[in-house]
Amino acid sequence: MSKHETTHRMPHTNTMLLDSASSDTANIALDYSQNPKGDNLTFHTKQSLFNKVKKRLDKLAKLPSLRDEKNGKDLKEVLQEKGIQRRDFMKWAAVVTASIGLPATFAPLTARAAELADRVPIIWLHMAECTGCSESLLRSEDPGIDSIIFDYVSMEYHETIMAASGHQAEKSLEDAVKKYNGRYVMMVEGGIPKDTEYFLTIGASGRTGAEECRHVAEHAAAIFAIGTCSSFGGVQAAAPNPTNAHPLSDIIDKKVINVPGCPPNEKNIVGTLMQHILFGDMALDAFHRPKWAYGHRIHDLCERRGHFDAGEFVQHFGDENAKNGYCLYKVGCKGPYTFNNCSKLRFNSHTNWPIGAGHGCIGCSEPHFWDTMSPFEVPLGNRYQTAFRGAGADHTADRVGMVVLGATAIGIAAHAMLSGAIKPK
Ligand code: FSX
Ligand code: SF4
Ligand code: F3S
Repeated sequence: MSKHETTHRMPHTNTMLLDSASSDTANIALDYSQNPKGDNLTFHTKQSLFNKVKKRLDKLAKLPSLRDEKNGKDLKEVLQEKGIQRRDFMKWAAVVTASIGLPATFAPLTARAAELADRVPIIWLHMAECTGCSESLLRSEDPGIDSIIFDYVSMEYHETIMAASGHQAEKSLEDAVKKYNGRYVMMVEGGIPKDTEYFLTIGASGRTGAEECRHVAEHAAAIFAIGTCSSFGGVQAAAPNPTNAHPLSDIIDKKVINVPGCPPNEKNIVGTLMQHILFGDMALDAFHRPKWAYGHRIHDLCERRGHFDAGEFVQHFGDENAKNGYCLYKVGCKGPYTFNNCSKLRFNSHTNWPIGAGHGCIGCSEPHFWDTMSPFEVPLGNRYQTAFRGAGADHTADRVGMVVLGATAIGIAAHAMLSGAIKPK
């Protein structure tokens, strides 16, 4: 039995005190495609889902706000203070609604879910990592709505941004775990040494990272692994993996939702939280990544794809083809083997993304990418048979087989070779 099968079957020991609307969200695509009578059934499906989510949010609204006893400010007031207009907030809600694959009519529900984020405490733990994931979310030059939701509204424990340290910090963590028992979302950043747990000790009492994760997970309503390190081990687990670093799902016995990327896009983090608030669960792929974010290949959403299809490749960084924005496959782009939505969401306040900036995708949201995708500036070529442990390169991540994977990789390699012969420059 694989790790993913094991974790998938683990029962939830805690719920968010709310009914889950997840079966509907998992089926919504099916309902659209199987609608035999046109719009009526689709509308009916959407309407009943809308009503269910609305009921769920009404229930959530009855829970006490986390802010009441702190600064007393809710999201509306915090946004106002930051000079963010209501209409910009609604635009943000529309973008997140579309990103998580919901019809535009759900935007008011997404806005409400964000406002109710102050009912969903977050405990964020740091393991072995570079803190790039937190930086991506919280430390943008101009804090956007995404970071405001986390930073000011929901975060109950986050070592990078809290004032407390030493025993005081440990006490804050314990207080939050006790107070929000069964209600909080646990978010973990970083890989975690397994067996040789003492390679990572944290805090004044020197508790190991694995101990801390097990303890906090026990009382969590939902658990997200943020970034490739906690999702798949990341750079810590790259060969020769001297600390025996593992993903979070190898350390604890509860369901983990992986939000990989090194770092992940802040919209993927906040969108996953919104899905959790709206539905209580979400459809996941074979690697436990939310399908709404990681359901498509970089290659299929890439702005240079037309050049790939036309056989127009950058041969060397800095050549004429690079200036013309041609496809980066031959200088190592791993977009054909990588699932993520970077081209749509982009980074740095939506300004750009790796391929837009002229470097190939290095596959940062895939398991073991440091080992399987490197060297990063060389095409995978005939190494495709051993990459991804047999999965991850086909556009249907859930149904991938070696034959399909092989055929895809052969097709790509052959296409690139042939076009290189025809268009040497
Ligand atoms: Fe890893 Fe994150 Fe890369 Fe860094 O969680 S995913 S090294 S961006 O900070 O842990
Ligand atoms: Fe885009 Fe890379 Fe695919 Fe080329 S190989 S189309 S640059 S994702
Ligand atoms: Fe990572 Fe590739 Fe996106 S390197 S950020 S998945 S373009």
